Amino acid sequence: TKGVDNHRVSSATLREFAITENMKRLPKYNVDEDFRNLPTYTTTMANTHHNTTLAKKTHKVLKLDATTMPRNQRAPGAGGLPVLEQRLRGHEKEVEAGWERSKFNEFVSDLVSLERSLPDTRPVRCHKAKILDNLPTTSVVICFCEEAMSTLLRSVHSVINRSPPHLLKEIILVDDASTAEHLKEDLDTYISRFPQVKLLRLPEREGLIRARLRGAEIAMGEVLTFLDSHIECNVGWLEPLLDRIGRNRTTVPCPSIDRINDNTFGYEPANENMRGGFNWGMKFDWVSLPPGEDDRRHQDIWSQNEIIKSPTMAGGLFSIDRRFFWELGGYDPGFQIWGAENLEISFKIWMCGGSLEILPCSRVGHVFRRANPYNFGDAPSRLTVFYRNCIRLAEVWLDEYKDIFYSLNPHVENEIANAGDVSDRKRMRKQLGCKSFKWYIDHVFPEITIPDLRAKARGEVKNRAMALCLDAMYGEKVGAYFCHGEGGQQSFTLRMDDKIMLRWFYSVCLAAGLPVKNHKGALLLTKKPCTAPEVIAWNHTKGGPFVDQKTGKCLGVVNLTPEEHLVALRPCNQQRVQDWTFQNYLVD
Ligand code: LR7
Ligand code: MN
Repeated sequence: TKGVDNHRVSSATLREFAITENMKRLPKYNVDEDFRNLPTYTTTMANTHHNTTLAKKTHKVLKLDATTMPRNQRAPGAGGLPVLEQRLRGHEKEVEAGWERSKFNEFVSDLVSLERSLPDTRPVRCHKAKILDNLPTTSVVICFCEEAMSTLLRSVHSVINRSPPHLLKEIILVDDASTAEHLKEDLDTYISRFPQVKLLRLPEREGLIRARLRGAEIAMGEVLTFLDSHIECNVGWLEPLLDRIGRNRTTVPCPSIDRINDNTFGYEPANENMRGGFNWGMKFDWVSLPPGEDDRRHQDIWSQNEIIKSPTMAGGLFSIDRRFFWELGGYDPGFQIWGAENLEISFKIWMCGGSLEILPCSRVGHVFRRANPYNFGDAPSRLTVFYRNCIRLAEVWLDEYKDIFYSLNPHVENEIANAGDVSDRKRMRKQLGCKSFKWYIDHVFPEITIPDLRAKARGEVKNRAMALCLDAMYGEKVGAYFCHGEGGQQSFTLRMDDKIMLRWFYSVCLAAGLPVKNHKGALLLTKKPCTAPEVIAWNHTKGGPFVDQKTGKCLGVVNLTPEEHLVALRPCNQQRVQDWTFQNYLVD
C-alpha cells in the first residue's frame, strides 16, 4: 500500500474538524452526522462482516484493512466541508504525485473519512415526498479503471451506508483491467467483509461501455443503478429513483449530481434548475428549463418529488429497470472506452417508449476531473475514440439530422472507416419500432437550434490560374496554399446569404481586414463572426471571380514571397488569376 502513515493526521489536528464546528459553518443544511437518519438500515444488515455500527461515532480500523484511511466522523472533510490548504503543507511532493496519478487531489481524498457525513442538499419539499411502500430492488454497478483507493471505497461505503439494505440487492464492482497495484489483493481483502459487494475482474480492457454491459449481465436486482467510481451517495438518494421506476418501468431517473471539488473534496450542491441537453458536436450540456417548466414542476401531481423531464443524461449516474435496459438493447457494444454512450441511451430511451428524468430529491456527489487517469487503448487520442462513438450514434439514431453533425464537424469524417459496422444496431432499432429523431427533436428538445445547412456551394476553393486553394490558415490571415485535398482549413461554405464560412468553425466567415503594404488598394482578408459588419457578401458564378457586393473589388492573391501567398480584396482585373471554383455547387 502507499505511504498511508504519512497521510495520517494527529488527533490534535483532527479536533479542529469536530462535527460541531462543521455544523456551525453550514447553517443551510442538515448534516447527516453519524448517519442518524439511517440507523434502522444498519441493524437489519444480517450476515455481514461489516462490524461497524453506523450509530457509533468512531470506527476502529481493522487489521485486515488494505488501508488506514480514516473511517470516523472527525477526519477532515466531515459534513462535506473542504479540506483546508494548510493540511498540504510539507506534503507538496505527495500532493503532486496524487494529482498525476488520479487527476484529482488524491492526497486530500485520502485524508477524508471513507464514511464521512454530508450536508443534506435536497430541497426541503423532498422531506414530504411520497414514496411507494413496495419498491423494486436494485443492483448497483460501478465500473472503474485506475481509480484511487479512497474515492473507490468512499463510493462503496456511501452506497452501503445510505441504501436501505433490503433494496440493495448487490454492488457489482467491475474492474476494467486496471493495472494499479492497490486495486489488486488490497481491494479484495477490503471488500471481502461486505458480502453484498461482488468484484468482477475483466481480463482485458473493455472501456466503460462494455464494462457496464458486463456488470449488467450478471446483475440480479430488478433495477440497474449505474454509478461512477468517485461518487458519494447522499441521504435518501436511492428511494426516489426506485420509486419512479416502481410507478412506471419505462421511466429512467437520474439523481441530481452535486459536485465534489477535485482539489478540496468539499461537497458543493448542484444548481437545481437544470436539465441535460446536447449540441451538434454531440457534447452533453446543461441547459436551463424551458419557460413554464418550473411552474409545471410544482403543480405536478408528483410535485413532491420535483421531477425534471430531461432530454439527455450526463451518463454516469442513473437507474433503469433491468428488463427495460435489455429490451432497449443495452448499450451499443461497439462503443469504445469513453464518450457519447450517454446520448445513445438518452435518445433511445425517449425514442423507444421511455422517458428520462432528473430528481432533485435524489443527490449523489461526483468528482469532476479535467483529465482521465487511464489510457485510450490503441486509439491515438480521446478525441478519436469520441468521434468513432459519435459516428455510430449518428448513423443509428440521428436519421437525416446526422448531416448537421457531419457538416458542422467535417474532420469527424476521417474516422468513419474506423467506427465499425452498425447494421446490427440499425436492425435492432427497426425491430424495436422506435420513433424518428425528428419526433425526438420536436417533442423532447424543441429548444435546440437547427442550423441552416442549405448552401450555394461547398468544399475547397481552387484558383483557376495557379495550383492554389483558398486556405483559412491559423491566426488572423487568410491565404492561398497548395491544394491538399484534406478539407480542414481548405473547406468552406458559400452560404445562402453569400458569405463564405469556414466549414469546421460554424459561424466564422471571411471578412475585410487591413491594407497590404506595397499593394495599392488591397485589403487583406481575415476571419470574423459571420454577423460582423466587416464580413463580405460576394457575387459569384461558377468558376468566375468573387466580387465584393459593397466595394466591387475582387478576391485576389497577393504574393508576398514565392512561397507565401495571402488573399486580399483587390481591384478586379478580368484575369483567370482572380477566377475561382468551388468543389461542389449546390445551386446554379
Ligand atoms: O475505460 C474505462 N473504463 C472504466 O471502467 C474508462 C472509464 N471507466 C470508468 C471510470 O473509472 C469511471 O468510474 O467509467 C466511469 C466513467 O469514467 P470517467 O469518470 O472518466 O468519466 P467522466 O465522469 O469524465 O464522464 C461522464 O461522461 C462519460 C461519457 O462516456 C460517462 O458517461 C461518465 O459516466 C460520465 N460521468 C457522469 O455522468 C458523472 C457526472 C458528470 C457530468 C456532467
Ligand atoms: Mn466520472
